[in-house]
Amino acid sequence: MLIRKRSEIPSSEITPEKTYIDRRKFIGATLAGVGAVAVGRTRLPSLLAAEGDSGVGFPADDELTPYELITSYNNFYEFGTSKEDPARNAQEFVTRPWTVRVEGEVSRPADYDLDDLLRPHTPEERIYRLRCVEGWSAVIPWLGIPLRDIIERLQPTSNARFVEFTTLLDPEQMPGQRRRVLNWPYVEGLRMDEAMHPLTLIAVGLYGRELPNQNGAPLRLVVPWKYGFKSGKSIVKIRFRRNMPLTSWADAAPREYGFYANVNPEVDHPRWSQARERRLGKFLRIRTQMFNGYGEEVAHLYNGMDLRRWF
Ligand SMILES: Nc1nc2c(c(=O)[nH]1)N[C@H]1C(S)=C(S)[C@@H](COP(=O)(O)O)O[C@H]1N2
Ligand SMILES: [Mo]
Repeated sequence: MLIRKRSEIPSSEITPEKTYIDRRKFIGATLAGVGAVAVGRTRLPSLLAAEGDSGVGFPADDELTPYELITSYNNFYEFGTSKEDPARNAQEFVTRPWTVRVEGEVSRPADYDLDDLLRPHTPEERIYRLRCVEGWSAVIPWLGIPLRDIIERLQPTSNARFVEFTTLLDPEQMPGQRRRVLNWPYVEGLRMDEAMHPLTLIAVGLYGRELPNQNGAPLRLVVPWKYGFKSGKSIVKIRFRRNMPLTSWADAAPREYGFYANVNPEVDHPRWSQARERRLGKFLRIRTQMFNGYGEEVAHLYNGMDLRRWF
């Protein structure tokens, strides 16, 4: 991997987000050598363009959510259903070696070692909002690879209309899987055009360092215009399909969670409003934006679709 494991980083190098932001400018000047976690190998232009303008997906008026909150308030039911459980229960989770099976309607199906799957690509920084269906949100500097770049190498066939992502099934390591809270393993999916959209990422890090286990190490989906549950974590299988996959949350509660799960303040969850959200670490609630604020980039994907029906 391009990024050092968190456990290999001396605690003196673990910086709070203010230092991180200053360091981003500094990195722009030097590019090399700083104690910054292998960031010399991340692609910097997008990162630098983000300063002061609103580049792709960069909410210039949004403050980054502190690292400590992003990594201590999580949804990852494989490690427990309360927000503190994943940070506590995922510490020993083994994410190397890691194999991703690619199968279905694809020209290059295989079991790929993670490093082989990712090697030709360089993670780049993308600052995206994440909006959970439960009403909280965060602003996160991800390190990721556009899913599109990976898919292009795998060469799906013309029959592939959907992509399904499956999380590891391992009750030994994932204590949450010993209870049937969900139909394990966790499954998520996208329509092919959503998967190929340039905003869609496979994230391998955040805040310039390797993805913490509780955030979905070693690789997870990030689809910024959809509710957080579309971001399947710790992925072991990518299946290209003709038909729409049955995703875990739609399977568990079909009236509450649809396949699309686009952030939409006008379509409420049956049990609560989706009009507002609370940023982690902030007190006041703010208005939720259509497509989580990414409408200009993605609204065209849903032209002519009734978003109340296809929620
Ligand atoms: N495998 C798996 N992936 C998952 C979940 C989960 O329970 N299991 N929870 C989802 C939900 S509901 C959200 S909001 C995001 C949370 O990501 P974060 O903990 O990194 O903020 O992960 C998503 N991915
Ligand atoms: Mo969520």
